[in-house]
Amino acid sequence: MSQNEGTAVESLWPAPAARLPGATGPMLRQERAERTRGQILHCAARIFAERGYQQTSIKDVADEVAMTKGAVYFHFPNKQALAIAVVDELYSRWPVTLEAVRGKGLSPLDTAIEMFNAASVAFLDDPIMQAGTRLQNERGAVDVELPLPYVDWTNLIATLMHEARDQGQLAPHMDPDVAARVAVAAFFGAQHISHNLHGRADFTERWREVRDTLFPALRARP
Ligand code: LUB
Repeated sequence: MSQNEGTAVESLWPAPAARLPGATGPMLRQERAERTRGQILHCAARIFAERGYQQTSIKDVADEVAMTKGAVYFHFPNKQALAIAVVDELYSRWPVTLEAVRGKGLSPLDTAIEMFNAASVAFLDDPIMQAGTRLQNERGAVDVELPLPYVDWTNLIATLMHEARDQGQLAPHMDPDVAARVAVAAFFGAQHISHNLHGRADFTERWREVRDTLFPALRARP
């Protein structure tokens, strides 16, 4: 059986903040504003993912979220701000996901696998992930500086690889930083190829192949 087959990763993805019961007036107003901002962001992500940065306008986003352009501008001054917010939103989720995965008490290497599993699900069903990926792929054509791609992920996986080495879980000849770079490159490369060839329809299978080829080579023999 392959590693971590059938574990539920969807539930590890952070849900939008739950509405606080018994909140007072001003709190409700702020919550409402945050919810509206989130709706705009979500709809913008869908449009960015479908059409790309250059082919997206604030008007498209307003139409998608069924609001006026003015309502969108109230939360985001321009398209650049929307693009940055989508990417920031994506990157802000990984530490939350890591905390949830760590809660399962798995070994470091299996925690890394679970992080990639969670990301693989997000590529298929999360507009923020799909849009963030498209925007970063197009970053040369985006007229604002986006946060650097892949760096947070590589650091996150490297931390787990260092833990794996310290616990004797990593093959002795393996450099944890190299292992992290190779794992992220293989995962993201498989995603990129699957996206361009098959609209990600075969990505779950391609990721399984990467996982079951790469991780046994990283593991110390028992
Ligand atoms: C992660 C994306 C999509 C990498 O870190 C990043 O920049 C990412 C967009 O560039 O997912 C997941 C290995």
